[in-house]
Amino acid sequence: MAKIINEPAHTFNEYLLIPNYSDENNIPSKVSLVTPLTKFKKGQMPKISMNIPMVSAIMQSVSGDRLAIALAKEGGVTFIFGAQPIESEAMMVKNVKSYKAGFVPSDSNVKVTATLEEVIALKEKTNHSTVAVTSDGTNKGKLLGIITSRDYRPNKTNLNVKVKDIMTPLNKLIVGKDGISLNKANDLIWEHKINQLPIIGKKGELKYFVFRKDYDEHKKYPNELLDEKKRYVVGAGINTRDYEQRVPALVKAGVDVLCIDSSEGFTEWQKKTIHWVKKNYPNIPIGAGNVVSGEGFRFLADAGADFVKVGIGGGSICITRETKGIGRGQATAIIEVCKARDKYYKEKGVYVPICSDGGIVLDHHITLALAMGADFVMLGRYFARFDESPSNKVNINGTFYKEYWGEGSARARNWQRYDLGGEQTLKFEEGVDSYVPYAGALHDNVIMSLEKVKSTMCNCGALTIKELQKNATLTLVSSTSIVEGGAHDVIQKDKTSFK
Ligand code: MZP
Repeated sequence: MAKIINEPAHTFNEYLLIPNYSDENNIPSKVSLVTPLTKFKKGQMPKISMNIPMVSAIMQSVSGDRLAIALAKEGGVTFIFGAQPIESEAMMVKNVKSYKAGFVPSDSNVKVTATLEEVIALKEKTNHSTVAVTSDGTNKGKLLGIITSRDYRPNKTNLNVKVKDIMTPLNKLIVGKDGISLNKANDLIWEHKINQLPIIGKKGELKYFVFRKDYDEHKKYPNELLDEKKRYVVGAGINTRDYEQRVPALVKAGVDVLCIDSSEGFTEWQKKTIHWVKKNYPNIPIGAGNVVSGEGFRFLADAGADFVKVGIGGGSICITRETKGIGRGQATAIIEVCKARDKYYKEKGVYVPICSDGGIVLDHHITLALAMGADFVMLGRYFARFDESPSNKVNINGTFYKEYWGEGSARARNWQRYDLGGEQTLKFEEGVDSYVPYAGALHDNVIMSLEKVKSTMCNCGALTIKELQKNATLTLVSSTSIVEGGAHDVIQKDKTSFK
């Protein structure tokens, strides 16, 4: 007879934290959110730690290079989506690793033959005020000039006029040579009272811009996550089919950490993939998953996984539970897997970090996941809402949304994530295509979410994630007390709520 677990599997909304005693030291400014990303032996340090317990989901609509840079600035790690050609994934990794704070590759470029109308349309699309004019209209072409709003009068200059007739040409520009330090570049900007300094290479090709407005930017990011060469840390998703080709390209591009992207990780394919990476690239950590049971965890830990991802069917865009009838309430899954992780640590002296993946809706779900034993959380819907995610921003009836689609949707066509051998195709959908409310810049949102996490940790008497995991008291709540937890029995004036 099948094994039947009669206890229901619970999710985050069914739990609350009961405050512990807080002494005068328990203030949010003293909380550290540093957390291990990769496994370590008792008494040793992990190869990679993060400064905040957040990583971004391995999804086409979430984790591109722009989000990776923005999240590394905050102290977390992005896993670049793997459902794309090897070359383009490697290029994204390379873009993150070669990103130099303060040196910005130009996103708005035209040829001299473009019209003012085209320039204005481009500026509206990219929101940038400086457009580079290059020999081939790309950000790597020879720099011929720039166009800013100082070069034309809106509503006065003829829209059909050509760029070459209104741009500020190269011979009238102050430029920096590639290799210039950020300090020197800023000196030139101040000396010449300019707003932007193009940086050009030996053959006159455009490399970057340095902008006056970015002068103080680095002070905004005290938690940025850097490797030993002061480059941003970045991860990448891989699958269990083409890893022999994909992993070498990602490693060459400079990837710091890999993660197998799969809806179900308790499989022979994951074990083979981990073994291959460990044999060929012993210095590159690799995470695996997803599992929802202690047995699944132990299988992946024994196979050599550097962290294990937990969660099946809880993602906001996921319909796996409806389609296939597999999964487990996310809170119960985390609690059960963390028990197995702690047992493993006691037995083997190896601590394997746990990532809670999917189903985080409210900010306090992050704190709950950590209190239940997770070391960090993976978020899809959360990051998809920001400027830096790769998906389209659309206006529907006056409100802005961003597109967000599951990797198991027909739109994503990521059959490798659901691969069970056999035909290389997605036979049925396990995810949906959707919109999420647009929420602005990643920085502002992450800061606010983590303020809430720190505040709750202080209520629980914890200044570190380890202390929270050790000392937190969690209680299951009844369905009526969930109603009591929101505003109730009043007529709210403004339904806009801050979550
Ligand atoms: P969420 O943060 O949007 O709730 O969930 C994101 C997670 O959902 C991803 O990290 C991944 O594990 C999972 N996911 C991605 N696509 C699908 C799908 O199409 C999915 N079913 O379940």
